[in-house]
Amino acid sequence: MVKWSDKERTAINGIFASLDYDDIGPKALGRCLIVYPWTQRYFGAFGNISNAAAIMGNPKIAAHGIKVLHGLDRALKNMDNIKATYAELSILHSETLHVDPDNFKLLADCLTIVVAAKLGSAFTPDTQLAFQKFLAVVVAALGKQYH
Ligand code: HNI
Repeated sequence: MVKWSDKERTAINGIFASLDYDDIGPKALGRCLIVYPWTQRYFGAFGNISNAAAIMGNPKIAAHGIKVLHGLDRALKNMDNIKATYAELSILHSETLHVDPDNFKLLADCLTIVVAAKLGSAFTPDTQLAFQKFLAVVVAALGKQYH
């Protein structure tokens, strides 16, 4: 099981408490679709995603980005049991959505970049360490039910 120091818990909770989900969620998902265009294949039913401006202005992508961030709340509230917390969501992404699990890491990286840009100098190396550790555990848990 993953161990969290008090410092890491404080840093991770502090980041999420400071985030405006309605701003960060759309930016993170939009960036992922732009930087890694093959991730667009899962969002064919979301309307116009034909270029960067269309992606960033697409209300369905925005809504989904917010939904994904709220999905991270589940891990935040269950930090000592992230694997079990995401068992169902992992099965959904694997068996129903057929999302390649490599993409979880790509979205996590885009989220890190968007958060870093938002927090500026407050995104210290220690903060990054805690945040990326958290996302790595989430990514591993989401990939757990793939076989
Ligand atoms: Ni993901 C649906 C959370 C990564 C493609 N995803 C969800 C839902 C949550 C969620 C929550 C809603 C489930 C439900 O309706 O019960 N997704 C997360 C999280 C991550 C993630 C926490 C990683 C941090 N999802 C990804 C990635 C892709 C992805 C990387 C594709 C590149 N997800 C989807 C798609 C859906 C989805 C597609 C269904 C959308 C819809 O509404 O049809």
